[in-house]
Amino acid sequence: MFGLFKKSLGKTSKAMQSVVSKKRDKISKDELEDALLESDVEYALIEIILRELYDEMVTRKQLESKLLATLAWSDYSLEAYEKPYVELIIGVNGAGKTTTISKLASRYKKSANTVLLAASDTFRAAAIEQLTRWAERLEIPIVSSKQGHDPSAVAYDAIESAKAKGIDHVIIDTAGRLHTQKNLSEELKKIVRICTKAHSGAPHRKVLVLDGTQGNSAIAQAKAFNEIIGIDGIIITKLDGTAKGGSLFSIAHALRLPILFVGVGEQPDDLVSFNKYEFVDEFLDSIYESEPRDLSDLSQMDDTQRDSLSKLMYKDGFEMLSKHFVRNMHNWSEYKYIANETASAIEIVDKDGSILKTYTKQMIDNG
Ligand SMILES: Nc1nc2c(ncn2[C@@H]2O[C@H](COP(=O)(O)OP(=O)(O)O)[C@@H](O)[C@H]2O)c(=O)[nH]1
Ligand SMILES: [Mg+2]
Repeated sequence: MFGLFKKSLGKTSKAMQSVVSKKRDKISKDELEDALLESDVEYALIEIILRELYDEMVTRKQLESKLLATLAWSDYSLEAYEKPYVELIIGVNGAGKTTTISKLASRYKKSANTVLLAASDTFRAAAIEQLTRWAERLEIPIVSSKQGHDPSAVAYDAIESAKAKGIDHVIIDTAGRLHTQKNLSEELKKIVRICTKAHSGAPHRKVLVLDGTQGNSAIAQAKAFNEIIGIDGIIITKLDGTAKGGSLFSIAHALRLPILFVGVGEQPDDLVSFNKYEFVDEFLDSIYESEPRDLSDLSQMDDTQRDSLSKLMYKDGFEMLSKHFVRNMHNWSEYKYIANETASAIEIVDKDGSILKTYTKQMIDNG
């Protein structure tokens, strides 16, 4: 459950470690430049980051704040909507759209929501079959048509059907390539129009799926899609197989869009909800020593202690997200939790360092 990005950053960490021989608490700008390049952060962004760091030797905290700033658009909040919540999934062929749709569907289903899929990639018969197999495997309904039929009509029927059945989520697959680029852009625009016609506010979220193994070279492609229909968020797939994890910073920065999820494998569960703090933390773990306060005994808790802490937090309205972060369940704000100076308690702190809650070791051990 914790170390969510370990699986996706493994290769990236190795690449960075190949230029920063030993984990330290301060790293020179030259070495940082190499490490960031190795992880596929775009050079223009590396220049910006380094220019803003005034000391020759850079601490973890200093780099952390710069990296977090590149993900400033990563806070995504759901606006009020009427059921069904309609998501349009777009991206080039092979990016991982269909696989990601099945992962999203599986996630919604697990949280007791109903889902319906729309096979609007009608350009290839294989695409319809692939989505149909996923629908069968996950036991969720699908609306599809024959190859070559109007993808907008499929989207329309899917939304109508979901409305009639009171289904919570509709996820629409789309083609990544048509005979011409112009066809593709016209088709996507038409799907958006028809969705809105079928259900006011739809599509609620237009999600761009990018192949993470492409790293930075996906930026131009992403900008093109954004110009066509306007993207609300990004999902980066295949991070499990690439050393280009640092490209997430440049992609988010270049597009000024939130990264919603990260794909870390081919199975329905291989989708990680993106948390910028956790991601930056694990990214920095590759080359920096961990922060001493986080190494204290209480944050090295065993499973029983962590379970107990998680329950105590839950009672106070905080949902434990990861080994460093909680979310206020009422207003969705995220806060860090750390061991206090003497490692005798865990504190939930806000951005200004004010302590919101304290859990002593005794409270945690007593459960
Ligand atoms: N390792 C890995 N493979 C993935 C991931 N997401 C998708 N794939 C694979 O990428 C290939 C293309 O995926 P697909 O969903 O068909 O892409 P689409 O053309 O955009 O619909 C398939 O072989 C998927 O199994 C991921 O997160 N990790
Ligand atoms: Mg597909």
